Amino acid sequence: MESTDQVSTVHPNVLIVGTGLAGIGMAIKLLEAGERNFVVLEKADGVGGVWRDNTYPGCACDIMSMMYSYSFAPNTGWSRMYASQPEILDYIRRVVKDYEVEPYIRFQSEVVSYEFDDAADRWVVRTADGDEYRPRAVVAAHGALHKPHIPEFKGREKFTGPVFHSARWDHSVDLAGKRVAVIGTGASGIQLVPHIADTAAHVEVFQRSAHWVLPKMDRPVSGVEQRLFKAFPGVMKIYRSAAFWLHEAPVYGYFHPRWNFLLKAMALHHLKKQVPDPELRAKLTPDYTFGCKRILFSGDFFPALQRPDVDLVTEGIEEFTEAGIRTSDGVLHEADVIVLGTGFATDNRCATEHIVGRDGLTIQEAWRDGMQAYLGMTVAGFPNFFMIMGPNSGGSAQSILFLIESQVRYIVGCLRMMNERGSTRLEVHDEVQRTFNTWLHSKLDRSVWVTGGCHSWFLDHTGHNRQSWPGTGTNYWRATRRPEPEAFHL
Ligand code: N01
Repeated sequence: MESTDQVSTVHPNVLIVGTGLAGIGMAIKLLEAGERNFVVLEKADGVGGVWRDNTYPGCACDIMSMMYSYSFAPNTGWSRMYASQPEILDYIRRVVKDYEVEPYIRFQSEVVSYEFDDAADRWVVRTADGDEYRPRAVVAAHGALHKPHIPEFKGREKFTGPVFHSARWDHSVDLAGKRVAVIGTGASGIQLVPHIADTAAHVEVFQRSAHWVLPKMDRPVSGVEQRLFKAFPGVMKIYRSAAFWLHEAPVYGYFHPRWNFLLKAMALHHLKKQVPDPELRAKLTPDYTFGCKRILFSGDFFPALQRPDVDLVTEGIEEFTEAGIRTSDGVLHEADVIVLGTGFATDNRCATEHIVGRDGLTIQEAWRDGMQAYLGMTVAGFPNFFMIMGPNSGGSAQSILFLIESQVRYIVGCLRMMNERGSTRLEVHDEVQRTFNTWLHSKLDRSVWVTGGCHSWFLDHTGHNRQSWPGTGTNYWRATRRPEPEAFHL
């Protein structure tokens, strides 16, 4: 560390916020680039990000495990084709140890404000504990899905039993013998329902809209495969590349009717095969275009709904009462516990934070017309401030690890460019950002996410998609291969 002058002000070259896969990946690549003067701040007391926070029963990845490791730290030991949350968390912890990142992390350090010091070309970053950091550059790697969305249900306070969100699972509540109401059938809801159905006395699943579900080709990775991966790294690479192309494929469905038709046919076939009852099937058939919401992968959700101790409720939620949930048809669904699988507040990636850039510009002012950035990483008016998984750089079907690595490489390139030119300030040209976003939204506005007749967390209140990259992972990798000096004030 460069200096610790008075009080507790620290002057690192780079300050990373968050120790999820993005923050850890960034730290490793800084170390590889020879940078030692950096700090990683983490609000919690452990690494892992969403994989630390989401501990609901059945929590697993719906991206193939072969694609769910850093390319530079392959995991030959995945036990399944789709890894479970504990296994992914173990992997992250192991990588932190192997790459000796821990000494750079300060746990229980929640950032409360970022302000750019125009005179010094440094950020002033303060934490809830009153610590102050003055880094040259900030990398905000705190992800998009970490603040639970808790809907304002009428009568919420009347319900006397436990209510908790899927990402804040209350493990002190024993579900054995209980009547459990689960609200939400997104990626989290459909993973947890089959698991709690095994324990609870009765589960009622409240579905507001049906989701398109494709089969999840999960199976254990055999001992022979694991031994092959260890002995011949090339075999692991073949698996990884197959998984990569499988994840690229659905992206074409967002733009090409022919692909869309094929994938939709697969989803309908999956539903028909798993749900023989036409009445239940009708309730589970989405009324919007395939791909409009994030496509889900599951082999056990539809079977779980057909258990005698599980019911699907499709009437809208009217209110919570002392005894449970009343729906719009007047029926009271009695429950002992309510689980909210209601997703995350996604408009707030950085938008609700105290971030003040050059000339006193706040992020809220900069994003008055909606979140936008250049390549999802930098915003005009906010020099030396980088985001990982910022606006329009996620949400595709590709593994987030692939996109994160593309961004980390790009950010390291920007920092290197600054060093090489002896520059203390790097800021994207306003015009470059505007042209990029015009191009981006001209594509997105024609995509299924916007035209598909649904409202998903990809869209903001203006109806624009502020989350997704409008192409494949390969397209993004190409676009971010190296930073172009002409895009920036340097
Ligand atoms: O959240 P969601 P999630 N009344 O927003 C319903 C990632 N993830 O936590 O569809 C009634 O998808 C809402 O209904 P509707 C992944 O990126 C990844 O499941 O809006 N219902 C919906 O059914 C994913 O996309 C993995 O009509 C209400 C559900 O709640 C993202 O996290 C695993 C409601 C919310 O679904 C979010 O997934 C898990 C209300 N007021 C999650 N408000 C992997 O495996 C909301 N709903 C990598």
